[in-house]
Amino acid sequence: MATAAAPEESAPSKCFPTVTHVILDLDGTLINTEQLVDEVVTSVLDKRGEFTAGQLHKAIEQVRGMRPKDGTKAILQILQLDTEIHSVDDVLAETGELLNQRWGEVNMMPGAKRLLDYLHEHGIKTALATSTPSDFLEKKMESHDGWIKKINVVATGDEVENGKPAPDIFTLAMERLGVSDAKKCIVLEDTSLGVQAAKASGAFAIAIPSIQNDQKTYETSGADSIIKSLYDFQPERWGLPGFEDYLDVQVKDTAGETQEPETHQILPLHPAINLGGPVVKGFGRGSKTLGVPTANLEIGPIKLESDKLAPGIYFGWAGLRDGEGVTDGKNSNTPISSTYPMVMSIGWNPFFENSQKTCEPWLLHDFGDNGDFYGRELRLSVLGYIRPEANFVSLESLIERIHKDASVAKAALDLSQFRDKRKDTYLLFGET
Ligand code: ADP
Ligand code: RBF
Ligand code: MG
Repeated sequence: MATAAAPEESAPSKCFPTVTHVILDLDGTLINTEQLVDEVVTSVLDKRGEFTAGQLHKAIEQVRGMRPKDGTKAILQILQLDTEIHSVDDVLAETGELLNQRWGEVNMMPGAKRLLDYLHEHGIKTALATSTPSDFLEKKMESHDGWIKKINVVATGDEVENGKPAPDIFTLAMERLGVSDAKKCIVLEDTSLGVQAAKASGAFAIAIPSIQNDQKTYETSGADSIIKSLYDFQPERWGLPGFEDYLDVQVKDTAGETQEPETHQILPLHPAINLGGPVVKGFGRGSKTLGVPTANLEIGPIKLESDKLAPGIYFGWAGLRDGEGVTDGKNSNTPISSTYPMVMSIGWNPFFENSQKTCEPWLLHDFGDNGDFYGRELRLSVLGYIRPEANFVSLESLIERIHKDASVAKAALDLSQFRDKRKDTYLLFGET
């Protein structure tokens, strides 16, 4: 039987060594602080000069991964602000105060909890190496239910002479882990400065880019591997035990080249993520270009929930509230809702280089003449992850892959643990 690989770690280097210890960055790798930091830093800088949103965004992105003080200093320099008037300490104090009021808004990154549980359960010695100074770290972690205590050692930005991209923080983390050979450590990092620091310390580095479509920068930083999200980390490639929560589903080859079923691995989500809202217009190319209609949801109102999902392809059930006048025939005032299997893409559609994130489910049902549901309420229960978003050499290969995703979704939804979730009251708009 042919076996399709689980979500793949992409090159640069395909030949991975054996490691024993894991070192984790915090911001942007384990917790989703980047957007909050952007918002706050932007508001503090905005009143200090005439900047475009683009200028500010670019400046903030250039300092990602640095310690707060180093980052602030660098930003003021990039923006050519007079530090006699706008001192680093003033700007830092103002951002710090605003951020300290809002750390409670920050969620964990998709897959972070799973990774930490895995490391803990397997007794894999783990360090946190963060640019955050220790007093800041305490406030940042207040609303997180103590998971940091499960990490063996912590190294903070205030404890080292030089911040990332210098190797100091990783060297300190290794010392505390009691590792003398840096080649026994794998670092997980979202910033290119962090990857540079990890490589300079002698460790191996996996990049999980926080910046969209910037593969080149991470390759230049020396990343040994670049993955799309923590869901795609494959520890067995690094000589560590594998994750045990994948489920196998059998799928017949849709291209018809072989009659043998393929095994695909899917990752159940705990908890399932519910997303809902009216169906809106997308790019108008789902049906036209791909022959795959996708009922787009507006991303703004579902931001908080959708950010709990890494960009990628997922399966689940969809509930569609029927339009006006469509009733269940028993009580003419009661609109009926139906549920359907669905496969969806959430992210930036690299093949089309979208600059906006989209959430697009394809309902695996032929609606025939009733297939226009713009404006109607759609609810999704997202149950599992299939694969990362990818780029394709041709439109045909993207289409073929989407059809394979649909087969994987149907097979997964047929598993007993997902089959019954179709009757979820959320999907039925509270009707049972
Ligand atoms: P858009 O770019 O506006 O999303 P698409 O070409 O992707 O347009 O088509 C999506 C629309 O097609 C949906 O909003 C819905 O009205 C309709 N549709 C018909 N059948 C389906 C289906 N099985 N799954 C999703 N949408 C469907
Ligand atoms: N777009 C990509 O660029 N890369 C993908 O890997 C990808 N996978 C998809 C998988 C599924 C199940 C669906 C429904 C869509 C996927 N798309 C992907 C999105 C596709 O580009 C998008 O639906 C169309 O561009 C319509 O907006
Ligand atoms: Mg669409």
